[in-house]
Amino acid sequence: MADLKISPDLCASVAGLWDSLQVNEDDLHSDNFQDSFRSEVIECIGDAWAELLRAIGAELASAPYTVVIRGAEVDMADKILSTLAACIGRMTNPYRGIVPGMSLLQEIFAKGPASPDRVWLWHTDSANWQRPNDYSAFACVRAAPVGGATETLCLDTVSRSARVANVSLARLANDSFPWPVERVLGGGVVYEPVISSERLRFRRELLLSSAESSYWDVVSEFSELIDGMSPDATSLLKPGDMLIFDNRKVMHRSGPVTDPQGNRLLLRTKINARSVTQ
Ligand SMILES: O=C(O)CCC(=O)C(=O)O
Ligand SMILES: [Fe+2]
Repeated sequence: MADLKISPDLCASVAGLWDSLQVNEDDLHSDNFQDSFRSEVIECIGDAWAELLRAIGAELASAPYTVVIRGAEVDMADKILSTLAACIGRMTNPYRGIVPGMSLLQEIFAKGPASPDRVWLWHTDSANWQRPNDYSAFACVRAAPVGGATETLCLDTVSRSARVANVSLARLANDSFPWPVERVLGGGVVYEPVISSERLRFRRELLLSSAESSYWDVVSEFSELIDGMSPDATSLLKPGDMLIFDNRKVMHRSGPVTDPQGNRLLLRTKINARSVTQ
């Protein structure tokens, strides 16, 4: 996995186009707008942008399904991240119109061990949505003084390691697990395996809080296996750097961090893939 670079000129062109089109949050919530914005960006910005998108696509298509893009000006990071996201797929926000203040770009502050979101443990994003997002993308606004990388771990690596440790993943692929859907997103339960041909879906606290205790042993065994594993990629971002990973193929976690003042701040957007015909 090689880090990619975005040049100051390319950043300035993208941010300039964004400003001239007066792109705003409301517009971006429309898939049609995102599609026409994408066409406009590809047409107006030209080869350097197309080349960056091709390189990102290539990194995301093979293990560890993770790419870091360095070199954006931190003041432009929100525009560059949103533009990249709209070109890779479609930014998605199922909370729109339901939860005030939930926007396409979320501010992710460092979360401590007291947080119910156990983001320092391996997980996939949005396991409590009807259908989780396909990619997650981050831009760093402020780094922690020490540590604060985001780590990713591929399902392929977990499967290999499970064989070595003699742990069977069969139930994770064959059983349907009860995924509680967030109440504001409609509530109820979606039954789906942890490992399917479409995606890996894993958030231990959702399954361990389920009343259906027959799943607890397999979830605990899987958690123990992955907790003993090292990341496939450790991405330490500096301000302006961006990270994108395939949420269907990797788990991720917030790595060790020393940040007593809570300085670290990431912007995150969630993206769904376009269908292959688009
Ligand atoms: O802080 C990070 O590095 C990742 C955060 C995360 O995974 C989350 O908020 O879901
Ligand atoms: Fe996450």
